[in-house]
Amino acid sequence: MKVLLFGGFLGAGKTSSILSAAKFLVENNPTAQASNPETPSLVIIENEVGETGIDDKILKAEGLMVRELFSGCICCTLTSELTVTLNELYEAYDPQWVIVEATGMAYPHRIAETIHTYGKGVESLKNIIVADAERWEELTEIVPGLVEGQIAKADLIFLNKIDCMQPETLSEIEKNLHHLNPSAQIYCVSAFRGINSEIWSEAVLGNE
Ligand SMILES: Nc1nc2c(ncn2[C@@H]2O[C@H](COP(=O)(O)OP(=O)(O)O)[C@@H](O)[C@H]2O)c(=O)[nH]1
Ligand SMILES: [Mg+2]
Repeated sequence: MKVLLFGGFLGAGKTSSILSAAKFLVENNPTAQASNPETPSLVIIENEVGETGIDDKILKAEGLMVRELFSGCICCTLTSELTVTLNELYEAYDPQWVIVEATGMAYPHRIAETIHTYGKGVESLKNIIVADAERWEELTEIVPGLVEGQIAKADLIFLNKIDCMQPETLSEIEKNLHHLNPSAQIYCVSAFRGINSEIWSEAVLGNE
């Protein structure tokens, strides 16, 4: 199982990005479902009720399953529940991909540490932080510790909502992100308009 862990503040575009990632992974995985349509090749675990819903019905036919863990925050009390869920999924289906949407308040790198320590069958894990370009300035004033802390430990950063930004403002934010995390690859995206398959291919299939 390969795990993609999406974090970032509420409204940043995690669910919108996840839907795009799911579509890419399902379309680029023709063999997995063919043998057994009952076995999902991709499972999405949701830990946040947001504006954008994951429409299970649309993607189910294509080998996707959605699990919801809404009873708490997976960064603290529910990290163990997430690990249990991952281990159950591994034993029941061993899906090729698991996508986890963390709540906006979580520090996903802490969740990643728990999964690394206690998760079974996890071949790889990428911590993808979605940054809200439109609210970057505001959020770094209101909750600097949280949004900057999430960015600092990301493996990949999606600077989202570029469709409603001026290029100069975007490059300022990008510099800021790079300063906070010099090693993470930064992708400037619009989940609203669609994230292209070249980006997904490099971001999630790269370095394998
Ligand atoms: N303009 C714009 N809006 C976006 C973009 N991505 C997401 N949104 C909107 O932002 C809101 C929150 O998106 P959602 O994916 O639910 O964010 P989440 O809370 O991080 O899961 C929704 O109204 C989306 O339609 C984008 O690239 N551009
Ligand atoms: Mg969401």
